Amino acid sequence: MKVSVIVPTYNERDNLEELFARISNALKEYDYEIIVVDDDSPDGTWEFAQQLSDRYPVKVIRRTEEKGLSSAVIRGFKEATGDVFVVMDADLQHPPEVIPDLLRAIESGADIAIASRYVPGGGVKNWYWYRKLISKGAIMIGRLALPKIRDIKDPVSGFFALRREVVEGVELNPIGFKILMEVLIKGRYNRVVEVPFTFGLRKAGESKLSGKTMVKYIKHVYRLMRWEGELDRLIKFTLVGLSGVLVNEGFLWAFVNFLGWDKIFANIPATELAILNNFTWNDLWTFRDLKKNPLWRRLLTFHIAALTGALVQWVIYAGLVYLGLHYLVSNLIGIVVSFIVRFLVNRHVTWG
Ligand SMILES: Nc1nc2c(ncn2[C@@H]2O[C@H](COP(=O)(O)OP(=O)(O)OP(=O)(O)O)[C@@H](O)[C@H]2O)c(=O)[nH]1
Ligand SMILES: [Mg+2]
Repeated sequence: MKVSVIVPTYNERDNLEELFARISNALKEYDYEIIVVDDDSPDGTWEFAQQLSDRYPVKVIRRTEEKGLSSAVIRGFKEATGDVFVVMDADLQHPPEVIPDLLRAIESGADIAIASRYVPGGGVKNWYWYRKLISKGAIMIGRLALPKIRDIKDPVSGFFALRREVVEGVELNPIGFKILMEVLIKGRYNRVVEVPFTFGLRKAGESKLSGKTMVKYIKHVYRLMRWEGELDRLIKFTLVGLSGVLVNEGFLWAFVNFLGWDKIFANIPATELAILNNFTWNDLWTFRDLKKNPLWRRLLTFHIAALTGALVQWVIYAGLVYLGLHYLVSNLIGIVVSFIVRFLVNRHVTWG
């Protein structure tokens, strides 16, 4: 088994010597190559990597036309000659000593092995609580929006190994932000394993993390949702919801006008009929490919979702009104949040 270690770099000159030494020590027992994909770093990372290639099996790619982390990794995939690819940062936040753990996972049958910060035994060093919160929050959004990766604890890790077949011939989006997420959604694989590791401190050089990171991440999640068809589901779910409003209003009107029912009471059967309408359309249309649970369970959890949504809407409404927000604005916010809650419960539980 030959291993290709792909390292995207930008101004990482001062980290290279230690990085290569530790990789070569960790991979003593393997046939391996290191592929450095550098975006013409002003500090001459590419040049120094080239110099070190007389001591280590390094191949340097100096890109002058293209830029960006994901596209650098994709370029690395194209240049790699190994059977297994390892992707890692140059700044030693990804300890090379973990690579053999990843390779063992692959040897035991995993197609993708992720060095994970968020499985037992893993972690991060010296992060402020808010950086942890943002990181975990971002991951939660990704896992909720993309059910395919919902069981993966660290789908945005920059440190992972995979069999060549996982990405060979797969078209990956180079403007994608988190390459692992791109691979997990589009790659060809059966088994993913997470191996714990501690995300260390940057050894030298500067972080390329910027304020736009979160916006880019959300955009990437959105694009992957579209690719997965999850966005279509969201649109269908919305249309079904709107049809439910018509059903609800129509029956309420009919019950009061034709049957002479009490206005307060008539709202209950009208609402139930709307719920049944929504359930039917969602079952036949929005989630028609996901009918794994028996009908009675789908019906039950759909009702629980509706009830939870109503409760959430009311709590938000009451809370915001209490805080002094206009009652119509408060209600609108409540409706939007309730909608998201109902979509997620139904996507992950009713048709999960
Ligand atoms: N080729 C290439 N490499 C990049 C680019 N941006 C970042 N990198 C490399 O990708 C790796 C991760 O970037 P970092 O800046 O360390 O990002 P981070 O680890 O999330 O942030 P810190 O915790 O602050 O280090 C490093 O090896 C960088 O040199 C880029 O645009 N092109
Ligand atoms: Mg880093």
